[in-house]
Formats: sequence, C-alpha cells, structure tokens
Amino acid sequence: VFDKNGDGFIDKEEFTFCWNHWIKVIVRPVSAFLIVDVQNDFISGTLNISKCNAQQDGSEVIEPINRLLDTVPFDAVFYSLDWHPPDHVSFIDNVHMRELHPSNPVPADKAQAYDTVVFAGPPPMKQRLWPRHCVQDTWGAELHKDLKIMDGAVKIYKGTNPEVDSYSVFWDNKKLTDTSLGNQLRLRGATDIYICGLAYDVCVGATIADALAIGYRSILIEDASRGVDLADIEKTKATIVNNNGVIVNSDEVIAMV
Ligand code: VGL
Ligand code: ZN
Repeated sequence: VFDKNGDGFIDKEEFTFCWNHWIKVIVRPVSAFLIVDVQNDFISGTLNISKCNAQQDGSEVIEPINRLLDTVPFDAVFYSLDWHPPDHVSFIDNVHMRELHPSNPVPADKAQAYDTVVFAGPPPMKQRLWPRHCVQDTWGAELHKDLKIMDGAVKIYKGTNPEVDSYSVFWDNKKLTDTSLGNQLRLRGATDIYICGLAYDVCVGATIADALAIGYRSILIEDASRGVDLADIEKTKATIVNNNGVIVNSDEVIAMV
C-alpha cells in the first residue's frame, strides 16, 4: 500500500489507512484502571488503616480517584473487593480454628492482630493475621459511598476461599486460583494498567508486582493510594521501580489526556 505511485511519497489516504489498520493498533495503548479495595473497613471500619503504623487516611484516595474517572478515558475500569467468608484464615479471632505449625514464632494463644504466624498445613503456610474485615455482604466490605462507580466497570472479588488469603487481585497468595482479572485484561487487549487504592503496601503492592511480572506497563498512582506500614510502603516502591514500573501522581496522568 505504501508509495503506490513509486514517487517516494505516500498520499494522505494511504497514510490514514496505514495509521488506522496497523500503526495505531500496534502503538496505541489500551488502558485499564484498577481501583483496589476502597472499602469501608479499611477507611473507617475494623481494619482502619489510619490506626496502623503509617497513620494514613484511606478516605484521601477517593478524591483523586474520582477526578481520574471523570477526566481520563480509560478503556476499562475495574474495582476489586476484599471479600472474605466469616471463617477466613486471616482473621485473628479465627486463629484457634486451625492448627499452627511447630515452627510457629508465636504460640496460638499469644497471637495478636498484625502478627505473622505459620499454619500447620500441610504444607505449612505463613499468614499475617488481621482484625476481622471485609466480611461478605457486610457494610465493612462495601465500596465507600463517595467512590464514583463507572457504568460498565467490572468488580473483582478476592479472598473468598476461607483457607487462603489473597492480596493480589490476580491470584490468591498460594497461586491456587486466579480471579477473572487476567482473562478480562487479555480479552480487551490491555497494554497499560493504572493501579491505586488500599492498602499500598499490601493488596496494591501485590497486584502491581503481578502486573509487572505478566508484562503490563504498570503505573502506580501514588496520591490515590494509602498504606499500612511506612517501611513496607518503601519496599513496595523499590519493587515497582526495580521491575520497571512507574510511580506517578494523578495530576501527571490527567496531564496526558
Ligand atoms: C488488605 C489486609 C488484609 C488490602 C486485605 O486490601 O490491602 N489488607 N486484607
Ligand atoms: Zn483481607
């Protein structure tokens, strides 16, 4: 098609054809915006992250997220929800329901929220214990009421297996089962994934690590994320940068529009 006349030029019509059919298809990014776990329990409920070491206010992510949704034409929008059954393995008040491994650093009756224990298995399984949170169909598991929900957006539920926790929105922590996120991104031909939400150093961090491992161009929106532990947030940032991810503020994403 190029240079039909052999005069060293292609005409406008030819260029338009090439652009629409080949160049744009190859070059144009297909973007997905993934909003992680902006749920009541993490903001003002049982796992209120403002009471954790980093003392960050989870409600502060809502304004930048809504602004992004209002201004950036993402090709797809996903909301993930931590969605646990009442007998979930990560709940401190369930620690007596399962046997601990002899190597366990903390005896079962001394274990406290935020401790890491080892369950007997087999195989043995490390697990951080959390206050009971995001129980299915409770207020604490609902997305915050001020968060804008886009028409046609997809909700992804994770942590539904009582025996396995799930930080990443792609896979549970043992990589036994995947959510539909991977398939949905493939279906849409997604190339770029913008990630933010709660908690920066837990579910957001695990999700962007998986997105980078799969090979997506992965962008962490920092002012739209809040975390639990300052040292862990720093580790998360280092992991992102070391794996060629990008850390930006929402203004920088909006400026590209
Ligand atoms: C999360 C702790 C426990 C999160 C979920 O969404 O970051 N954190 N479960
Ligand atoms: Zn959880």
